[in-house]
Amino acid sequence: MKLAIVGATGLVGTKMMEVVEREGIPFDELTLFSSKKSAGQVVSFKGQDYEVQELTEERAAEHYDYVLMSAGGGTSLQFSPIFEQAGAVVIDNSSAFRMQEDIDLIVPEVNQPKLSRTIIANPNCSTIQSVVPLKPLADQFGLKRVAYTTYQAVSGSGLAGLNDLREGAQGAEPTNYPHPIHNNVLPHIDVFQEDGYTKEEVKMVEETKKILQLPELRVTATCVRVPVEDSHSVAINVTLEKPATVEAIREVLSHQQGVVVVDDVENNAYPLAIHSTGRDEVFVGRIRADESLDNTFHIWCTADNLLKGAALNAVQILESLLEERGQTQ
Ligand code: 11C
Repeated sequence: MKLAIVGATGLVGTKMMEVVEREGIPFDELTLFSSKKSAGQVVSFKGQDYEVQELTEERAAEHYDYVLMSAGGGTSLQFSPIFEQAGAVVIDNSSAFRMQEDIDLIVPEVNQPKLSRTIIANPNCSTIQSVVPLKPLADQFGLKRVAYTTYQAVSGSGLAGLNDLREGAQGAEPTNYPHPIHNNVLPHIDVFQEDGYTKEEVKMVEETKKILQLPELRVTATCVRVPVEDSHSVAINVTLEKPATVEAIREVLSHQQGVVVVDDVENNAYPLAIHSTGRDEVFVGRIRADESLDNTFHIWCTADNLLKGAALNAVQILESLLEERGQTQ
């Protein structure tokens, strides 16, 4: 099996390699691609040195079986169709193709690809961790409305976000964000749309409906950057169709694959970003009734944005394809 990883020197690309190694993904040949700027770097992987290659249209037209792509929307738009044309399945971490009707947008615990195209989109990180607990609630109780407020780590912006936080703490001016992120909270992730929402907020709304296959679901979001290095937190406010209780929700969530319930407030136990970092699961807690609306509940949710929010979800999509095609060792 010929595997390529695009964006191999970035934060997500590096995590993808870690997860490919940890999960024992069986490949015969691995090619690592980056932009011209990072090409030539030598990356050690499974005891072997790989020189990172510049991605060009000629190289993308060579045959790969699977491509893990994490190089931004522009690069993906240019190269993913070329990889696809040459016979690869491309698992793309960018937002470039997510909302196209013929493109699958996949969280393996929630939905499965139909593969009318062989570009599969990996959803936005804050969306992934939110739909994992929402799926069993949708199945059990039905969803009427979802309102998200996010508290997103700077690693969601890659190395540039981490630098703004770390160097801002030393007094440096920000270069990635429009304002300092050190000692601050920014109600602004990605670009503003004409209606006043940010693109990150629009992604959460639209991707949630697509993944859960609930086009009529009412969803809204406020997305906020916080001075945390890793792991996003999301406050989910959900109104259910069928009557539910806090206990019933806790019970349903405790059986969901990939979810860990941490909800013991008497002992100050609830999901925390610092406990989620480096972990594969989505953590939920602070489950309580919202007394201001009928049959509505608050759920606090944390997850490692680089793992389940990006690299791990992408590799899980790859794993499920390999399994389905009998290509596991
Ligand atoms: C952030 N969620 O934290 C973004 C990063 O659409 O995949 C991922 C952007 C995306 O800034």
